[in-house]
Amino acid sequence: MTSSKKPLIIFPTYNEMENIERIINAVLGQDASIEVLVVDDNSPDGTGLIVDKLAAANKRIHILHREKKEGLGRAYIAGFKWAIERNYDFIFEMDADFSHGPEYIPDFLKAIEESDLVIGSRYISGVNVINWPMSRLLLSYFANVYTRIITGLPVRDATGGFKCFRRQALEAIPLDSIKSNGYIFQIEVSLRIWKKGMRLKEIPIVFVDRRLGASKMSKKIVREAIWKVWYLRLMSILGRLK
Ligand SMILES: Nc1nc2c(ncn2[C@@H]2O[C@H](COP(=O)(O)OP(=O)(O)O)[C@@H](O)[C@H]2O)c(=O)[nH]1
Ligand SMILES: [Mg+2]
Repeated sequence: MTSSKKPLIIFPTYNEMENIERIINAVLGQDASIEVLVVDDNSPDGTGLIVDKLAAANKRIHILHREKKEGLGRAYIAGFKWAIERNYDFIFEMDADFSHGPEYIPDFLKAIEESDLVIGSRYISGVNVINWPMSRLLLSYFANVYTRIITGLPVRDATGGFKCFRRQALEAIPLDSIKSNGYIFQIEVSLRIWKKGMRLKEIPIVFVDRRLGASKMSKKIVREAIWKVWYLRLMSILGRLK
């Protein structure tokens, strides 16, 4: 990519000591224009300290320290605001655990030229998930069918977290009123952008379960998603998502 557009990859982190340095380097290697922001919730394993050192040595690496673990949604909202203030053009959500392959970033950068939100999708053609237990795969797959039916959001993978936003798409939605976390956070942000009449595009990715570190997925995140899709539907009917 040779344009002067500024892409920023945001990694929310909580205890990603084994992954963080390698994933940052892999991402920066995709294109010379790319910068990285790590939003760390004071990880007890010292992820934030590792990134402090990397950031001191490389201007393309940034860190936002937050006091305590408040969930993925809160971390992303803080990261989005940071990115908007600094005028990044293309703002990515990406997991730090290698579930989202850095090699897809060029595909996102190409697709975002003609969209406002590009979503990396595990379910465009069949199921592209590696190493998840069947129970988790079924949960994810049917959660997506359920979400599509209830909210109308026209995407196959509404709960995935590998995304690229045009800055204007994030500027168009009220970030401060998004209180959700986890899966429902992913659904709510995409739904709000779609309701604005903006252009959504899904591109295929293969999702690989983490090999190092532990998942922070919890039953609470699943329960929140199940009842809150109805809440989003209600808000949508009342015209409150615009
Ligand atoms: N800052 C922050 N990052 C989080 C939090 N929960 C999860 N993450 C990060 O979000 C990404 C996805 O979380 P992960 O546990 O892998 O979820 P899973 O892939 O659904 O099992 C990883 O980079 C985590 O470190 C949180 O509360 N705060
Ligand atoms: Mg993960």
